[in-house]
Amino acid sequence: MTETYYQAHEECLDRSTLEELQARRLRALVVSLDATVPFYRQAFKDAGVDPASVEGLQDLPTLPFTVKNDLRAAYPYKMFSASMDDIVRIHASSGTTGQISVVGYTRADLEMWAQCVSRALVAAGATSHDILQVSYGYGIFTGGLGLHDGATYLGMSVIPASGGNTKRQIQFLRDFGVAGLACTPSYALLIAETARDMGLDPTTFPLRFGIFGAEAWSVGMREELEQAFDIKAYDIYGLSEILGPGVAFECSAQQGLHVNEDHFLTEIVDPQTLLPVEEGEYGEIVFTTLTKQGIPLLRYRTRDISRFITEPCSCGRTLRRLDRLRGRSDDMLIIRGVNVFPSQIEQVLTGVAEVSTNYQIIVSRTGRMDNVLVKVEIEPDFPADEIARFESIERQVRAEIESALAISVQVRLVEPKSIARSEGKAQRLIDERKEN
Ligand code: DLL
Repeated sequence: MTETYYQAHEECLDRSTLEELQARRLRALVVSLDATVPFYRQAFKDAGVDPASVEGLQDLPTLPFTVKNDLRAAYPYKMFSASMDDIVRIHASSGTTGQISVVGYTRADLEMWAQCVSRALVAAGATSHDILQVSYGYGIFTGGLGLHDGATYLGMSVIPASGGNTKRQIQFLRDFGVAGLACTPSYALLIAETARDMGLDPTTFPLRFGIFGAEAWSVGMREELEQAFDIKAYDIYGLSEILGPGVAFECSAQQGLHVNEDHFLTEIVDPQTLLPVEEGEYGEIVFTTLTKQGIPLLRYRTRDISRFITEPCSCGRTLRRLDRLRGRSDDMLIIRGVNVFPSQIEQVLTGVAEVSTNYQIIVSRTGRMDNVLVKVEIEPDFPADEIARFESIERQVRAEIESALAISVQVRLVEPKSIARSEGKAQRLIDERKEN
C-alpha cells in the first residue's frame, strides 16, 4: 500500500530544509516573545540572552526553559502573546493538582491544530469519505474539540459523541457506519467490554481504525484493542499547554510517533542536568512552539518521558519520531532504586492470558520501604471452579514482572469488573504515600 499524506510537502521535507525553516521560525519567536510576554523578557534578561542575537537552532541550549509552574503563576492570561481580541478559544490543562493552566488559541492556531490532527487522521488511513466518532470528552479538555476540528477540516463526517453513555456509543458504532473511533485506550477497552456484555461482537462493527491517546498505553494494550474490534489502533500524543492532540502521531508503520516538527521543535533532555541525552536515550520531552500565536512557549518541559527513534520511517515521512511514551515522570515508580512506569507493568500483564488489562497499581509506605501492589482483574471467562489456581497465577504474574522489570511487587487477582472503569483517562496509579 502506498502511503498517503495530508500535507506531503511539510511531512516529507529534507532535514536541512526543515531545520532552516525551524531556525527562521525560532528567530522570529524569540523576538516576538521578548516584545509581547513580560515573563520571557525577564527570563531572557536573567539568562543573559539578547533575543536579536539568536541566529538558529545552535542557540537553543542558551534559551530559558518554561515549566508548568510558570504557566500556573501566569494564571490566567499573563503568558498570552496575542491580544485577547485575537483569541477565539480557551482551553485549560486537566491538572490533577493545584492551579490549572490556561491556554488560548487564535484563529490561525485553530487552523494549524486542525491541520496537525488531519495529518494524524490521514496517517491512520482516514479519508474525507469516512465517519469519525469522537468519544474524547468535549469541553475544556482538548481531546474532543481537537479531534473534532481536525476531522471536520479533513472533510470527514464527525459524530461528536463525547465520553460517557457507553451503550449509546455502541449503538453508533454498530449502526452508523463509523470507520474511526477516537477516545482514550482505556475507554475503548470499556466500550469493547460493554458491547460484549450486551451480547454484541465488536469485531463485527464496521470500524477500521482507532485514534487512541491522552494516556500512556502499552504495545500489549494495542494488540488487545486491535483484536477486540478487529481494527488498527494508532497512537496520538499531545498536551494542552502545547496543542492538545496532534503534536505527534503514528503512521501505518506503527513504530513511534512522528512529531509535527515544522510547528514543534523537540528536544529530549536529562531531567536532572537539563542537557540533551545521548541519541536514542530516554529523557524528558521539551517542546518549543514555532508557529503558535496565542500562547507560544519556549522549551516547555513536559515531564513526559520518551526517546527519539533515529532510523528513517518506512512511511516516507521525514518528521522525526518519538518512541511510544513511557509515561509522565510524576508517575514513575522508584522501587528499591529501579525506575518503572505503570505502562511497563501493563505490558507484562497483557502477556498473561488469565488476567485482563484492567489493573491498578497501589504504592504505599511502611517505614522507609515502598510497597507496590498490582491489583489486576482475572479474565471474565476464567472458570469459577478454578479459583484454587488464583495463587499460582498471582505467583506467575509476580515472577513475570520481576523477570521483565527487575522489581518485586505484590500481586492480587481481583474479580472481573471490580476495578473502576474510566470514560476518559484511567487512573492506574494510586499513590498512598502522598496522603501521609
Ligand atoms: O491529553 C491531549 C490529548 C487528547 C492527547 C487526546 C491525545 C489525545 P492533557 O489533558 O493536557 O492533554 O494531558 C497531556 O497526557 O503530557 C501525557 O502525559 C499524556 N498523554 C497524552 N497523549 C499521550 C499518549 C491531552 N499518546 C498529558 N501516550 C501528556 C502517553 C499521553 N501519554
